[in-house]
Amino acid sequence: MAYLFIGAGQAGGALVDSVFKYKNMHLLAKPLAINSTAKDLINLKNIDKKDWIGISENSGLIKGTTIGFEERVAGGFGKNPIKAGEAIQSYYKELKEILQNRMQDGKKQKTPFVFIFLGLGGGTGSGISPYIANAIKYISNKVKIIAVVVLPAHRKKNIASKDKKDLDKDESGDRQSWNAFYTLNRLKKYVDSFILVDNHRLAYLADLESYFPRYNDYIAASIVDLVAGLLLEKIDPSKYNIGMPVIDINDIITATGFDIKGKKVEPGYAVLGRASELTKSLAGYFVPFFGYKKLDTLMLLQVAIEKLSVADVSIGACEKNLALLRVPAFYLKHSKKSADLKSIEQAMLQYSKMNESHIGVSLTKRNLASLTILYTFKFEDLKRLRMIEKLARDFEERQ
Ligand SMILES: Nc1nc2c(ncn2[C@@H]2O[C@H](COP(=O)(O)OP(=O)(O)OP(=O)(O)O)[C@@H](O)[C@H]2O)c(=O)[nH]1
Ligand SMILES: [Mg+2]
Repeated sequence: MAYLFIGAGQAGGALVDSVFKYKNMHLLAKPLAINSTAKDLINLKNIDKKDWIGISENSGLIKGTTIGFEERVAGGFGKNPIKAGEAIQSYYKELKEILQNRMQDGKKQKTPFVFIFLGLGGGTGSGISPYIANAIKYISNKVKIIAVVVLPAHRKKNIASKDKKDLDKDESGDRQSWNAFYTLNRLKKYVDSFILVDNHRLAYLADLESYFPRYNDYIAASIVDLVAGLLLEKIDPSKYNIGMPVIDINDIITATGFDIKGKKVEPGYAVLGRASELTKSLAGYFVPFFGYKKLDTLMLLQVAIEKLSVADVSIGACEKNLALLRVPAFYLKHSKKSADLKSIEQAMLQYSKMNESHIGVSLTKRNLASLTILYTFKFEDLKRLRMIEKLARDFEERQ
């Protein structure tokens, strides 16, 4: 059983590349990077050529191993998702074949979950992702799709500008908001949930692009913890003889979407947070009897909330949520210092309008405790999404 992690466009590819820094991810998932700019694909460190697909307006979809790939895949769609959408639409049959191949093992369709990563503000990722998601559901409507989407940052000085030329140049701005709103609306027909990554979190930094690699690594670590923690360290929990509540990918789907009797009604918009702490003081590494520290799980939760992947979230409006604590087995076996799951559960339930919190524990062999959380909202309950909608509508009016 392999999951498929698709990176569409530059941001999408870079995020999937960060996920596959964890070498054992290959045991669970296959990567696929699709882009209109070969240069972005060449920059990927952990996704091999055989897992690249180039799109070119004139020559269609091109495999990364094709001779002359670099010259043929050089166009880009310059922040225009409509143009990128038109291009992929004319090669839709080929796209379906490529995805079908990736999702098959022998003759059978084997991929139960697909993650699509993309930056919403650009052209390529935004334009092609709805077609990718549509094709996946066409191949099998049982496949669940989580879209991990990057919201564009806004810079106040640009938003305030009255000059139309400035607004078009505005790297944050209204054009990108328009792209984002347009793409969210198209994607929501096909995907089961959204996980939001907000570049506005970095907007106060002078050169925010230089922080992308670190930000991507933070998002990747959170997602990897959620979907693959035990597997990555090859831990078999039955060896530890401890009962623990487990969270699997089905819980993640349930916690991030809204459905009635298993039928999707609409995707949820989830924000992500993660905090970690060393479980031994420095001395503990050298002196055996120093042992493990007591773990303050509520403090971890507090820090994870401060680091949520979207700016300006009011957690009180959260519909449902999920928390995964990952700790060395010690914290589950020793009653005196055992991890305080009850408090986490109470705190999480307090922030769920639907009274639905999924709480799980996972193990690590490292001396590290981490807490990863997801809070799921309706579109209208996230201020940042409302702001993007408004900027998109204003932009449209000015056109
Ligand atoms: N968090 C994060 N954001 C990124 C990264 N790369 C680009 N972005 C942002 O993602 C959005 C979309 O940009 P790209 O991914 O470059 O666009 P694209 O899909 O390649 O589409 P084109 O416009 O055709 O190049 C913009 O708001 C970028 O600022 C990245 O590595 N991490
Ligand atoms: Mg690009």
